[in-house]
Amino acid sequence: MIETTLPRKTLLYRSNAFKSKMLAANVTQIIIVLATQPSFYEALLNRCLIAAEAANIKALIVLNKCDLADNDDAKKKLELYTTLGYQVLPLSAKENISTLRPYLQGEASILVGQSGMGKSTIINSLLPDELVRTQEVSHVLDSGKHTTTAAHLYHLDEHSQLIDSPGLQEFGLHHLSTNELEHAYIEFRPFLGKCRFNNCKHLQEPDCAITAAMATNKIAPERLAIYKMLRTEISR
Ligand SMILES: Nc1nc2c(ncn2[C@@H]2O[C@H](COP(=O)(O)OP(=O)(O)OP(=O)(O)O)[C@@H](O)[C@H]2O)c(=O)[nH]1
Ligand SMILES: [Mg+2]
Ligand SMILES: [Zn+2]
Repeated sequence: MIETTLPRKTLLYRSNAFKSKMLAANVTQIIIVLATQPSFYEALLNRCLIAAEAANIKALIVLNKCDLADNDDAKKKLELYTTLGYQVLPLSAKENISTLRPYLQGEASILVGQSGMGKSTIINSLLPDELVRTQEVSHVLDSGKHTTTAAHLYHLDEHSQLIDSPGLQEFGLHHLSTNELEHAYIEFRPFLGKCRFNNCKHLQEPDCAITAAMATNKIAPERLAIYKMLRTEISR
């Protein structure tokens, strides 16, 4: 019997037009796990970052499987996020997990990302006794096989917890207001409120401070493109 529920400090969730899905409550950190193979979707990375900002949870980007050759493209794509101020950690969960450990200390973290990026492998490397199921990715489909089917919390030590979660295919952000969306773009913040129109949507209005910032390379075109897509999506 549930007698009381304590207030949540944070709540990470995703939603589409029909339903919302809670991912985790009271986490202090979201670890977005990407890999050199299968290829990762940059739009999904951005959606995770925006969800983290909107929920006031810090984000860490991990590029896993750096032991594989051909990781230059992935590393290059992630330079933008380093410039924005996000921590990007190259990793090989199979070969050496020690560089991740300091980031987990004292945090309640959740591993999120597409299937096959190596989230469960990270758990196994940190906690060898757990034997979490992992599975080869499909090279034909360039994707993982959705091996993990439910979220599971692991205790790393007295003060540190880590949640493994099922691979994400989509990350809807319907629950965000347009104001929350704008502010979730950390690089937009200095320019917000400086457009000609108070209710500027930063889509194609004249004298838009965000568009102007892109023209002077202060906002990356790929980030603004995803913003426009999300803005249209949440206003529907
Ligand atoms: N070469 C290499 N392979 C890795 C590494 N980490 C994970 N893998 C492999 O990637 C495949 C997928 O790993 P999983 O841990 O099952 O991936 P997941 O993110 O948990 O996938 P879902 O549970 O489906 O969301 C497995 O075959 C792992 O052995 C790594 O650092 N290097
Ligand atoms: Mg898994
Ligand atoms: Zn504007």
